[in-house]
Amino acid sequence: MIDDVKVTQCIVDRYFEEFSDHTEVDVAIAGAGPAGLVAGRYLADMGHQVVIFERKLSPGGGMWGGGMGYPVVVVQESSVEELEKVGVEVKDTKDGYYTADSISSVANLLSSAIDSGVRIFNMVTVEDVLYEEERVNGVVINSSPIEIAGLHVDPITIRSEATLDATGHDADVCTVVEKKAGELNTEKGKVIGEKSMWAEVGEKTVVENTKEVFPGLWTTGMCANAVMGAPRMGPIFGGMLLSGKKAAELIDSELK
Ligand code: 48F
Repeated sequence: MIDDVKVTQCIVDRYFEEFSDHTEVDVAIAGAGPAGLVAGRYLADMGHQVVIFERKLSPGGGMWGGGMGYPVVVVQESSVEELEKVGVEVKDTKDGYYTADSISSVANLLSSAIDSGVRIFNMVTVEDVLYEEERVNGVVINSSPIEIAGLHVDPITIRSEATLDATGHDADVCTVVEKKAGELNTEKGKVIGEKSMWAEVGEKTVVENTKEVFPGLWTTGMCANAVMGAPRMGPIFGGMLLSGKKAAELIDSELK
């Protein structure tokens, strides 16, 4: 016999038990795109408690659709191992470019992050930060359906030792910090905004730009380039993976 109310109780009990375990964490990540997922996995493997809040129903960010909806992504030699180590089959075109199925890439990045202990809460939007003593000490979250409906409902707060903005082109967390908390560690003290497509430069700068941009707040992935005013790069993903790894290393050394 299946009791429908018991099914409800199972969901509610498990959800709130897990949510309750993640109200104070080592690292809170906004956005479950490739950069956030890689950063989360490395940090969890280093022994940190990591939570990712993802605005959409499906984590994975902009990687699902490859280029223009053709489900293939391109990576460079330097990042092939970041896909292979999580079980993605990578094909060598023999002229310096490597391809992977975009759906397999997202599926494996996701499952490896979860297997490492990262807890992903989907349909949750980071709308602000916890700002105390001139430092970002966590994220302020709301239900995405509430945000999308424009309902006037107050958000709730998660405390984190480190906060990582992995929201991609939006750079949502940095944007709110610049508006409400103070100057970012950029040339103009604010989010400069991404430049038009130039993969050769964008792929290099996305790793260079991965850094702590405000006390307690780091950037990774396309967000790092958007904040620093560097170019976008389209469906080549090596820089996203390497940026996620670098963010994890920077945060790990800070938390130590
Ligand atoms: O956009 P996204 O995939 O960022 P990424 O990891 O990778 C960028 C590439 O996909 C591509 C590119 C390079 O090839 O240019 O665009 O840097 O993933 C960002 C995730 O953050 C979520 C969003 O739904 C997406 O899944 N997100 C955005 N704003 C918020 C958010 C927010 N305020 N709160 C929570 N999640």
